[in-house]
Amino acid sequence: MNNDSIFALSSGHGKSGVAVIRISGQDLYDTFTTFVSKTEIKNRCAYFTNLCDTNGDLIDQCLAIYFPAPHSFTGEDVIELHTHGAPAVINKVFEYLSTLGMRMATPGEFSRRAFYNNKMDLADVDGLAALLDAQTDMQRKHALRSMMGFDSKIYNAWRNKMVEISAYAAAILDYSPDDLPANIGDTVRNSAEQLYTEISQALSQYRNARSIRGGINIVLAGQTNVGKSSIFNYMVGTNRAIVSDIAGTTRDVVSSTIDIDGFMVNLSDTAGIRETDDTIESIGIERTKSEIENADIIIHVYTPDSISATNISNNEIIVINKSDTIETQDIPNAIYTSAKSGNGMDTLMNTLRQKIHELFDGSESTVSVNARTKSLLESAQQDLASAINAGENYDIFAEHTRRASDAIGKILGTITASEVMDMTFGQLCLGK
Ligand SMILES: Nc1nc2c(ncn2[C@@H]2O[C@H](COP(=O)(O)OP(=O)(O)O)[C@@H](O)[C@H]2O)c(=O)[nH]1
Ligand SMILES: [Mg+2]
Repeated sequence: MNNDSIFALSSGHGKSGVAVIRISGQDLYDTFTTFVSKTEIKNRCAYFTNLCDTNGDLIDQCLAIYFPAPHSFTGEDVIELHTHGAPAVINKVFEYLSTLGMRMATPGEFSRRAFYNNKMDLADVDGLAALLDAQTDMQRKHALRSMMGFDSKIYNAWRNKMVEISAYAAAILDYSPDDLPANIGDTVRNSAEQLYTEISQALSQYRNARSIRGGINIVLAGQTNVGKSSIFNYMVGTNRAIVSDIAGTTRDVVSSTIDIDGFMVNLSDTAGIRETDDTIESIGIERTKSEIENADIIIHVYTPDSISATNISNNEIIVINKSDTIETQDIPNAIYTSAKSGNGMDTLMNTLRQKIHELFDGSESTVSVNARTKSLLESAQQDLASAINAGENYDIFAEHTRRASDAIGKILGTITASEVMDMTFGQLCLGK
């Protein structure tokens, strides 16, 4: 790993009041004293200074803070410059830092250094990446938990247990039972089963974790002309989808992102499903079908005269729209709405809210599984299954539990393959 001095803009791009430029490297004390024109400085204190280039020309008035190693984000010496946010200022500072022999950081390089200096493990880095992407409150909460080491704690506990039972299994082969704890065979097998259950639980939450990270997919489905597009527009709060009494108006899937109780929701309006000779509408109907397959929740829209007896599945909400055209609302478990008058729309929103909580609450009780960690958890799960199946074959048990512990080690980055590292840090932007 290089340990030359690197710099990057850590705040957002574009015009802003203040820009934060971060520098990381070794022995930045002297550099800092030139920035603030002082011989003696206090750590982690903000200095107001006239930052000048090598010719003594003023670049900007800014704040400068020195974080000596190892108490910094990267674990190296870090300097933060809080300058005015103008692109011209930022460019000038970059130019100046380059003349001092520093270079622009590559994306994720700060976090990479933090990782090598044991400031973060890969599960924490995943959390940081998710936090930087967070748009809703629930995404923020989940990501923050991972970033602050909640996931790592669980992974470390699993890994330690696996190493321990692998070692005991190996010991059963080498030592006489008198030298080992009583019933050690049963103890290690029970532990393997317990680990298997916990990992399976985490994996079963993968879909939920993905939905929280990428948005919960909710689809409006039903026959043509029942009012799907009208309801969609009502929920989204704009006239995104075209509403008309001509059947087959909506031919493509129209989607919009909304925030419901901090959950990010991708709401999709679809083409009504019907027999049609229209090629484009047929494509739309095919897309509708795949959209429904991928949906976390389906809002099935009917009209009073088109409702037929249905079995409601757990992820489905039945809506009878155009309730303004009838007198009695007598179908239980259905929500009567009128996209025209707005009647019942709040009931629909509340039901949706409840459904989201019902399906997604509690997914924060286990580790947050992403695409990278999923395959490693699956291989740990398989090895644990093989260990459990090994019965009294303790050499096989020891080998598989050791492999399972390696898989978890890869999640944390304790055991690394370079592609894993590149993938993890590559998801971060410049300046992190
Ligand atoms: N009376 C009445 N008409 C509605 C209601 N919702 C939609 N419509 C009308 O029904 C027709 C079809 O609506 P649209 O939203 O395009 O249905 P979609 O084909 O399911 O997307 C339009 O003429 C709408 O104005 C409603 O609640 N009451
Ligand atoms: Mg429509």
